[in-house]
Amino acid sequence: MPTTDSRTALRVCPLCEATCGLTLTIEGTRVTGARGDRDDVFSQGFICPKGASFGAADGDPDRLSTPLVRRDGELREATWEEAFDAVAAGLRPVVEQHGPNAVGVVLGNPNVHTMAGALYPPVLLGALRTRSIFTASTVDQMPKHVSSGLLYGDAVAIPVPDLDRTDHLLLIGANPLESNGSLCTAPDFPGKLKALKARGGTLTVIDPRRTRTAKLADQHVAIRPGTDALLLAAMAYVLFEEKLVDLGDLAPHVQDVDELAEAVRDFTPEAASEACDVPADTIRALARELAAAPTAAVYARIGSCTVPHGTLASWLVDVLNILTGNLDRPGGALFPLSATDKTPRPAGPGRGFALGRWHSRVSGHPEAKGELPLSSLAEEIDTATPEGSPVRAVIAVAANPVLSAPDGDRLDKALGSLDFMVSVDPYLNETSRHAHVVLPPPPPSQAPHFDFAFNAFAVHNQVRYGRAAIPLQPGRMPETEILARLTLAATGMHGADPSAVDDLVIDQTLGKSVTEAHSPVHGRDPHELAAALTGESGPERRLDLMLRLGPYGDGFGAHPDGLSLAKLLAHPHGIDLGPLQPRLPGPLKTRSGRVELLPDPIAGDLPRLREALRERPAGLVLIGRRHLRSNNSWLHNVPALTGGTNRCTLHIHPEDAERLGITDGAPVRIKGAGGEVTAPAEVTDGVRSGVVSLPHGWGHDRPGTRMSHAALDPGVNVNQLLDGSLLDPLSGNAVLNGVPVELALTETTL
Ligand SMILES: Nc1nc2c(c(=O)[nH]1)N[C@H]1C(S)=C(S)[C@@H](COP(=O)(O)OP(=O)(O)OC[C@H]3O[C@@H](n4cnc5c(=O)[nH]c(N)nc54)[C@H](O)[C@@H]3O)O[C@H]1N2
Ligand SMILES: Nc1nc2c(c(=O)[nH]1)N[C@H]1C(S)=C(S)[C@@H](COP(=O)(O)OP(=O)(O)OC[C@H]3O[C@@H](n4cnc5c(=O)[nH]c(N)nc54)[C@H](O)[C@@H]3O)O[C@H]1N2
Ligand code: SF4
Ligand SMILES: [Mo]
Repeated sequence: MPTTDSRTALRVCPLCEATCGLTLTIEGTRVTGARGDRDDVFSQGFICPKGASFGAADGDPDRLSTPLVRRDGELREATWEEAFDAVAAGLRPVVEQHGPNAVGVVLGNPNVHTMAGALYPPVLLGALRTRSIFTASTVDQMPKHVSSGLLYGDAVAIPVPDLDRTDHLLLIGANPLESNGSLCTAPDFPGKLKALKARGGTLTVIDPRRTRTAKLADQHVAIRPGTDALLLAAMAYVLFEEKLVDLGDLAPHVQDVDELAEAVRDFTPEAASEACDVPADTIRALARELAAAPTAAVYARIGSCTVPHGTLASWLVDVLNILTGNLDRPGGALFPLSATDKTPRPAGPGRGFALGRWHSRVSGHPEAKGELPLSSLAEEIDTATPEGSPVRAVIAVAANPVLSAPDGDRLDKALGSLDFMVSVDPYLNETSRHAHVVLPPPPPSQAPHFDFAFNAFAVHNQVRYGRAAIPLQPGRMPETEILARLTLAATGMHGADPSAVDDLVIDQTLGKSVTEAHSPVHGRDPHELAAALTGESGPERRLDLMLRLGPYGDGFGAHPDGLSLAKLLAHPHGIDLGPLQPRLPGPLKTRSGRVELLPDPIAGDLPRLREALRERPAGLVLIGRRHLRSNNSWLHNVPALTGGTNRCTLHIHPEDAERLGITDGAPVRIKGAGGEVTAPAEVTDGVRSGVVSLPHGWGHDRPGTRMSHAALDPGVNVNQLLDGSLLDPLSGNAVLNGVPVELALTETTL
């Protein structure tokens, strides 16, 4: 029960991509409750069990409260000054002796959930000039960035399904009833799917598991893992064969339609059927339904990205939206316009998107979007080559690759061999235990929040900002300041005032904007504009700058009713910016100025997909899954979010279990190319035969960590079954689904 001295405060939930507005109950400096904010312009009161446990996650006693510095081999509590001294002393000699590429920067998923993660890593990377950049994107959505880069010339121009208005949703390799959606920010995704059905629309789900989302669907296609690109190519084939292609208003903006028809000629439904284990008639019907629906959207996530043909599958998703005229129209898939997007420039040819501008040192993987595959981090540390230096120091921000990337054991050893490592992380976990310095951010209740990343993928344009719900507690440092100071320490400016980082960005941005003809501040004095910025901190001033220069901004007076920080602060539940609008050709930055439907790298990868028409797995293949009360590797320490069905078990179909003599609950040894793990079997027909499923983010049994609740039921690290060699070649994305495994009962080999 809230006591009399309790108060409430608003906070957008940072625990998944749905970005629900929460009303927190606060007693003293503790969050004691969380409910959905009914007045939130976007989420309108929706909340899930994770959001409801915000207080428990925020107040977890295992969160680190002071920096840790390694002395005599042991991590000990230290002051912030000592910690940054140690960072500068650890990083600078590596840069000076071995060059910037000897410093690896590893950025994990929570960076897209924090203001600090949006505002400072770009500055750090720009100043450090290392090419050793590894992020969670290459165990996640990099194929989508590459396909958008190639199609539209902009790796972050990712169309999202218009959930509120579509008549037909083809949902592939995603389970939003558990994940709450991804690259499609939609509070109450489940409710939106139910509303789609209630208004007479249809939902088709393609997933090897009969997920909660699949159960809601009108049709569920239990495809064989890793074969979505084949199925989608066959759908494109059907659209051409049956003359169902109709680009509608898109036609003037799209090139290479005939070349595409030629390129998919071998992918007949009959040819794809056996590899996908989906009847040819079903594939034809899927294509016809898509073409027949008044409006439709194809949407695909993890299950289509983290596979050998991830980029082709991601590309084909957009190809189908384009061929049916559903790209960039209401009810189809549209490009959101976020409040902090750059001011749209006039349409016309752009610089295009290049892949493989450089390659990784050891295996020669091409860069994608400036990144190297996270799967190659271990070898970049532990393998010497005649040219170039191995990675000798690592800066890890909000990353736990020991659990989230392939072959955690090898990475674990590699991280342990570094000259220096710094982790910005609230926990001492499987990865940060190797750091020489750990810099803990404050809990989210003590941090301001703005969704720089997710507003750009939201199904409705809107904007919200909240200052910290609880004042920063003594001894804490805002994560924005931690990253600003880290940037200074890493780049030879240790000790400078961290606000210098913000001032630099503001000066550079304004200096450029005033020279741009399409900018609302063209020709004005940058100093005068900088002086007009408001905000109580550097990051707030930067937010004000981005809002005012953005597509809805006040343009520093050019549009007096437009957005600014002050205006946003006056609307604590957010500002509705309206439904998604058609925007083409605006977002296109290709060299042709058009949608390039069959880019060369894609055409060059199609022969590999043709080969896949003949591939059949010899044995069982492994896929992943998510649980509503989980979030990757770091929420297993919150008691309210663990237990029940949220367990690290191996889902196996009854037929496979019977054939192998596996009974429910029996410990099963699972062997993959990278190693083996043992997990209890959970016999269920929720997964199709020939496929087994283990969730990721588990394996909390390593020494030297401080996640006491997670360690009680540690589970196993599914990524230990991978050796890191399986990648989607165009994007460098790890193959995490459809991986061959062998099973054995713990005593006998089957
Ligand atoms: N087999 C398999 N593997 C997968 C996946 C899969 O589906 N199957 N999914 C992949 C996907 S989609 C992703 S995104 C990656 C995620 O991979 P990672 O980003 O490496 O892992 P996370 O578990 O999200 O946690 C990252 C770290 O951030 C810390 N953290 C939490 N909040 C904050 C904060 O506010 N600030 C800072 N500085 N740190 C914070 C946590 O303590 C944790 O150490 O995993 C991938 N791995
Ligand atoms: N509760 C919870 N929510 C989360 C997260 C979490 O860990 N827990 N993580 C967050 C993150 S970082 C991300 S990226 C998103 C991911 O969001 P989603 O993509 O919705 O994630 P999953 O729930 O893993 O759904 C992937 C689905 O793909 C299926 N699948 C596996 N292989 C294949 C295949 O080859 N083909 C097809 N068609 N399907 C396949 C799996 O069975 C699974 O149901 O979720 C976010 N939200
Ligand atoms: S759906 Fe996501 S954003 Fe919304 S309350 Fe749950 S975890 Fe938080
Ligand atoms: Mo992710």
